[in-house]
Amino acid sequence: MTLRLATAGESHGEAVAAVLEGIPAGLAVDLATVDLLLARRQGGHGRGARMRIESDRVEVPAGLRAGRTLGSPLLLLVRNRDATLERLPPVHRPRPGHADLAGMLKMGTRDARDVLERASARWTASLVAAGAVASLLLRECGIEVSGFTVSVGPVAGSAFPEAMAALRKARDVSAFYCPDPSVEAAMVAVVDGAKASGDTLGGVVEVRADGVPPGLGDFRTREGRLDARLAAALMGIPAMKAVEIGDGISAAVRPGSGVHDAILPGDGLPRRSSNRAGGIEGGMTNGERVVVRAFMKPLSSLREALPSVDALTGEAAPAATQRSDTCAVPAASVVAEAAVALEITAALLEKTGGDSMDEVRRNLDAYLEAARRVFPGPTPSARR
Ligand code: EPS
Repeated sequence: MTLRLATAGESHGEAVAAVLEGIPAGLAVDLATVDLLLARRQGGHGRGARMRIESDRVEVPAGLRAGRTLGSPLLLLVRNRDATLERLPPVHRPRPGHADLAGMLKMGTRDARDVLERASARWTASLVAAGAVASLLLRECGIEVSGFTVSVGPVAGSAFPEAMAALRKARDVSAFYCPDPSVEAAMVAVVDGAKASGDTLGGVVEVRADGVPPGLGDFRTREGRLDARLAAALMGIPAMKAVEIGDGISAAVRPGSGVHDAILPGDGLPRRSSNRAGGIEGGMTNGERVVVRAFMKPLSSLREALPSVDALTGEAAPAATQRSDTCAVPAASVVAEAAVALEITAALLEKTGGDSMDEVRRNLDAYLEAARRVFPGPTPSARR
């Protein structure tokens, strides 16, 4: 079965929800683990007043029995506490950078409320719930996915631990989910400064995945390329404006000899000298760590409103001001982790097939066993 995700929900409606199809039967889903990720998505320095109202918890009215997946579609529901949609006023002055203006024209309405409620990033709670299920599946297959903050506005971390466990440990004690403690104070200063002046800040998030088997994705079709799918998944998160795989951006200005990762004899599978490709070559995983980055623009609800036009009068007027966050980059790192986990899960299940987790693991083991035999092991003399 193909992994498919549909989401629904308005920012101030009753709930946001996801229907996740294609998760095999027999996966243990601990709801407390899902809730932990939902809480992390709500957190991070720079969040606004809405997150003090909400306390996201997942409900799973369909697809589970005794804490395990049935292999049928999962319904993941997160209720909104601020469910005020029917009482909220219309919005006539579109915010530059938000979906307001293009959405008003597209939908033929002078009330941007009809657009912004769905365009709001609130629905990413349901994406994170679905991603949490995907991460549980990946963990059972030895794959670990971690998202974190690289930079906020002009302040960038760089000294990130190499090992996944150490990276997570450093990330989880950071107010920005940035595993480089040396930049935390500077990040606090820029975000608090932006808040004081009614402004907002964007930044960069990174997602790493370890233990990903080679050969996920496909070189044969455009749609099958995993890099294309990861880029689409990350660009599908509100406010994302660019995606980089491995050293993608700097690779464009270096010669091939300084970009491509040499292939060396290994014990069974060949080894690589470096991982500038970010674990993806020819649209497929190559067995190295997958590394992707997403670039987030500053949020478009500014307290010091930018110039706009009133849809009722056609006159110049400051854009509508809405309660908002100053910086949601830490939250975006949690959402990006979920998006990548879902995409890798989809590609893994395409490779393995399987209606139950037992079948997935059996097929994965058989595939890896065969892949290890593609290259003959080094001869004793080559070992020396
Ligand atoms: C958002 C505006 C804010 C954010 C919201 C995204 O909500 P509100 O308008 O209710 O203050 O808090 O993010 C979430 C609700 C969330 O759960 O992440 C926007 O305009 O996109």
